[in-house]
Amino acid sequence: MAPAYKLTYFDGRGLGETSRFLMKYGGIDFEDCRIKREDWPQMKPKFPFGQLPTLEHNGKIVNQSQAISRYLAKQVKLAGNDDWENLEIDAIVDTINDLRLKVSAYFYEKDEAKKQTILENVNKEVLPFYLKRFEEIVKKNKGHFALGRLTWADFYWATVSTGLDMVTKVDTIANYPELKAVRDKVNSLPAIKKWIEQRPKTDF
Ligand SMILES: N[C@@H](CCC(=O)N[C@@H](CS)C(=O)NCC(=O)O)C(=O)O
Repeated sequence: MAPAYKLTYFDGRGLGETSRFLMKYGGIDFEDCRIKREDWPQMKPKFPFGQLPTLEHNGKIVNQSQAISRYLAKQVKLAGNDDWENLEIDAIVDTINDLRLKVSAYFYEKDEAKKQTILENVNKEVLPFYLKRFEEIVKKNKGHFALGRLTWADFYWATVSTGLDMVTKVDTIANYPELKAVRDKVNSLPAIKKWIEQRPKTDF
């Protein structure tokens, strides 16, 4: 029987990886559909907003990586137990995403001079601003991003922080032991460790 879920993304980790982690963690069987860049132009119009990732289930398709991860987190019991707990998780996930977007601006900039200006700002201002605060939050939450326990915010951090290192080409959390410990904790969960070993080796 075909898996009940199909996650479609490019052949990379990017915005698809948190959802893949969540399904692996929860033992949800899914089709890991990876679209090649060269096939994308003709496929783009077939997707709801012409972007990836999407999740398909029961004949329906949805876009938006964070909405998909939030749904999957509920399925695998890594969400909050009430609306307030979910708000706390969402708030920190959105803040991690703010940092991701600021660093992505460097990645996507084509003009070399502008790129260097963005990178300088990322290193001097953006990363210290966010990472210092995240480190304190994790310390207060007993080694987690929210609720003092493992939630999908930790999963989101594990995948996003790996991306930050890849884009900036430095170990962004070398001086943030709490942040490194959260990432290591997620990456060493048995199902995640296995997935990291088995997943396609990709550039991003
Ligand atoms: N807010 C959306 C952003 C999705 C997005 O930007 N997807 C990019 C890949 S990371 C994409 O589909 N790019 C190809 C395109 O726009 O044609 C999400 O989180 O899912």
